Amino acid sequence: MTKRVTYIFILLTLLGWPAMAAPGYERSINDGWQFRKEGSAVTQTVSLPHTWNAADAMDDEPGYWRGTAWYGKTIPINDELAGRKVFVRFEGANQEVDLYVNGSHAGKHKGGYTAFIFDITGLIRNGANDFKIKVDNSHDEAIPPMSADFTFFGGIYRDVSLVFLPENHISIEHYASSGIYISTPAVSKEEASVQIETRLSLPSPEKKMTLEHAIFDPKGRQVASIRQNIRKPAAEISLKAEARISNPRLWDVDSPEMYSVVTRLLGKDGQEIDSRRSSFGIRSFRFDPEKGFFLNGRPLKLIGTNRHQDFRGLGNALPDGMHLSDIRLLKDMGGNFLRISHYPQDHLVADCCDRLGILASLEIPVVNRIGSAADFSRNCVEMAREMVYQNFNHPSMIIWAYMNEVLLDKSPFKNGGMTKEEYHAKVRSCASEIDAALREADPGRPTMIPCDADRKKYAESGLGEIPDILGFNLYFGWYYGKFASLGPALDKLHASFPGKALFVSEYGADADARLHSFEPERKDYSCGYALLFHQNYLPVIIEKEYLAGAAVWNLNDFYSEERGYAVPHFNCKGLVTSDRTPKDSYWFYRATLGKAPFVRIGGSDWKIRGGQEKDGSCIQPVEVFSTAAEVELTANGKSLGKKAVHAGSALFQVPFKGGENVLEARTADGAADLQRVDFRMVPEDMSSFTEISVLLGTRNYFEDRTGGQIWIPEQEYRPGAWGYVGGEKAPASQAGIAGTDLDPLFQTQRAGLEAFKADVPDGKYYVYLHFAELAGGKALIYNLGDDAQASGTAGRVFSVAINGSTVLQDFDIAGGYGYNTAVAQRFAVDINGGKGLSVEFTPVKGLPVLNAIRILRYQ
Ligand code: GCB
Ligand code: CA
Repeated sequence: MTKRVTYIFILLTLLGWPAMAAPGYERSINDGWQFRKEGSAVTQTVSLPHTWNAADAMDDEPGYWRGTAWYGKTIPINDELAGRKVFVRFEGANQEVDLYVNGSHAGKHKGGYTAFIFDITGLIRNGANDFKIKVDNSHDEAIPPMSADFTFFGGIYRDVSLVFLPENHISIEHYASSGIYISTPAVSKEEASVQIETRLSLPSPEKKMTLEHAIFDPKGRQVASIRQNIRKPAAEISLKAEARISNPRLWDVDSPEMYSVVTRLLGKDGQEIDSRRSSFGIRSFRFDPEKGFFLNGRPLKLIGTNRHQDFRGLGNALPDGMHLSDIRLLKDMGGNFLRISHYPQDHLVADCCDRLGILASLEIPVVNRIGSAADFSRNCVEMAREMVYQNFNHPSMIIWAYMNEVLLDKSPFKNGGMTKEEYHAKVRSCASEIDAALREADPGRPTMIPCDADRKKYAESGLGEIPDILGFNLYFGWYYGKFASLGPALDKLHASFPGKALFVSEYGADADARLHSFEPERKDYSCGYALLFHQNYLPVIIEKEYLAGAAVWNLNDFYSEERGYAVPHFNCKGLVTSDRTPKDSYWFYRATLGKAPFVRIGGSDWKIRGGQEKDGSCIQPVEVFSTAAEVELTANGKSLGKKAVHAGSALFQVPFKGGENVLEARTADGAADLQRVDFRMVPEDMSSFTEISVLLGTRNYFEDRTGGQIWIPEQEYRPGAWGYVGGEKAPASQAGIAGTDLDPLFQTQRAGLEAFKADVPDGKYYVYLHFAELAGGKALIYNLGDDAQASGTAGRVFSVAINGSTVLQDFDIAGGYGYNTAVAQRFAVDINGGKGLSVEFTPVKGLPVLNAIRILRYQ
């Protein structure tokens, strides 16, 4: 750079961005808001993105605050103003917003997931401006969603900006879109047609204005330009243009090539009035009801995940980078599809799908049922238009969806004063309106309704006829049925809806990342069971040719305030946890779908294992995930040999020793992984015993990461060892447990046991007994199965003695503490005379129970 250029650059910088920029510019106004809930005197300074439910969405109190709150601040607006239009742009706020500027109402917006703008040009003045924003997340029968399995966090949870535009400008007023709509209706290897529709706001039109588009290829070379004379300027006009591009570079999942267009509005002397840059991709796609999905003429099975927009501790108020890193997680896993569920998300999500090569669907948040208010449908249609116009140019976007499992909630006709047929007719009419609005706004993309497994309702109600694609959310082997039912169920769906493309819009199983099992069972919430679930589903999804694809429910564990087990207030069907730590199911997909050489030792975040020593070690299975054909595992320097990889993994039996173990996996193509495991051994020779922690009524291992402990599954007592005497495994609780974050310690139990014995050596001990009176959780409509639920035994009374001395007399858990409440008691015990430890249970009324026990020798 020459001196002179540097000097000019600095000068422009000092004058500020607007002087240097093209005519329009945008700056965030996220910082320094005074926040208060209506009716409260407490004011807090907050920065956006912000939600007021980050804490109460995960505490033990049922529910979270829904109501009206205010954000206020003073914003200086100075020279930026001169001759410009000024807008406030909200990227999203849940769910109803009223903006007041200098005391005047600037606008109102309904709906928590789409962007919106308010024109505040006439309300602001040079200098300090007072902004007050009212946000309401109360239930509203007119604004979807009505009910859903996720938390409706209130607040301004996405960015807010001021947008300054010249008087005459490329419109952002049309549904808060970019005003430029690009489509590629005809695409071949040889040529593509690119259609560009531009909306202009020309409140004070000049004569002889022109519009210019310059199209650039993915390398940044200009490949086309279009010039249009604006013949009849008016306050709002729309102009269409078309360009042909020969030998286009096609956007594809492995080569997400992006073109761009720079659109310029020019005055009569050719001076630039406004300009905007847009990105687009050139690709063709189609859904075939018999042959599945095609991208650029080539069949492609869509495989990926759904995603919710929250993160542990933050609620839904995420910084930009977190949206991007989620999409990278999906790409790294080998996914080529994202169902952006159940609502439009931060625009960076779709932007990132464009750049990384992930196809996507987007939907409006109509979930479980429709609202009873008269303007419900109208609000849905508005949202549908916002969704389409705001996301029109993304090549990643291939489906517009609406109405997730909308016939699931039967309350409208069970207690809503209408018949099932009447309600179904209302839903059908709402669906038809939404579908028509989507097709009108965008004739180029198909529509989809994601249904639950009960296909008959969707046929009977006529709903199944309306969209192009039917999605089905299938949970065989989780809520109901068996894995093996999946294939036949798909065939039946295919036969029942001829002419409709079919997609598995959800499938998944909950897994608490802290729970592991080597004998996984349905609904045990172990990572092992979720892995089995995915291992069973994927081959069927791939095998069915007519099936366009499938999306795992879910990429991430996400907030669902009403949920209990296993991680209360979260739905834990994520392939990664709510703070994005991968579970084994994630590694399974990565090994199966990924292409780069890859190996990962399963249980990658299971740091503390434990078990019973036998002949000098404890042998436990370890699954190793890899893209290679063969993998070698070494434990503590000794090779356990090479094993063939089947469907992404190989299973090794690893002899763990007490203390630190080092596992190393290697493949011939150079992939390697190392895992350190802290193994807590229960010695075969009980004379060196120091501690043990046991869960009753389950085959699960539970890693207490805060306490640095491993809880191992129960076993039956035999002399010289430890375990329960008598009793039976009782039904597990589906509810969360109050008073603990270690819910799995309390959610299973053994009932009717006589004793828990451990032949420990003489010494001073603490014995910790864990109890909870388990009662069925709140009946959630997603629990479609009819699993046995712990029913809670009122009046259960028993006594507990340790080595003959009573320590709990007439103990009544529910009476003393209530249901689903953690009770943990510590007893100090001296063990003398080689008697070992015996905890004895005597029934008084009903069966005695024990949920977990820990025995710790401290002297
Ligand atoms: C569904 C819903 C989704 C739930 C999921 C589940 O079918 O569409 O919102 O979160 O099941 O985990 O139950
Ligand atoms: Ca709560």
